Amino acid sequence: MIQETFVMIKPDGVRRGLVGEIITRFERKSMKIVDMKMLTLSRGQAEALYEMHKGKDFFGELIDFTTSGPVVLMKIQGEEAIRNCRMIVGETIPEKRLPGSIRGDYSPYLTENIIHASSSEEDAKIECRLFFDI
Ligand code: 3AN
Repeated sequence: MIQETFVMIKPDGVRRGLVGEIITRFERKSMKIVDMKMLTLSRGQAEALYEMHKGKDFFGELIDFTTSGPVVLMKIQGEEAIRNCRMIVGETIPEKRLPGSIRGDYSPYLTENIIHASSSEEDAKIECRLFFDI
């Protein structure tokens, strides 16, 4: 099934000059970028994206980091795009990250982890709507 998902290259990915490398990995897997933009998120935008973590002890650190510089926002379309993009991104927990995934290759950290991709069909719809089609 063809799906659309939301992917964000975080400020550390942009700062480290990994934008081209990251985009290539999605394109190689036949995941098509159908919309894209670069901007620095406001605290309100970052808080909306991470709404589910509001109130947790790492929330402030997560918002500070996410708003610390420009990010690249992408709408990506492809066969089972939600699952495939999550696999390309790699695991949330550093110890579980496999080499070959973006996080597995580029980040040993929990917060500064280079990239975000929607984790469910519902989240993909909400997150695409948050940043595109407005
Ligand atoms: P993912 O980014 O893999 O979808 P989420 O949505 O559960 O994972 O978490 C969003 C971000 O919040 C993570 N990428 C990480 O930066 C941060 N985070 C998640 N869980 C923790 C935690 N227990 N401690 C600190 N930061 C966390």
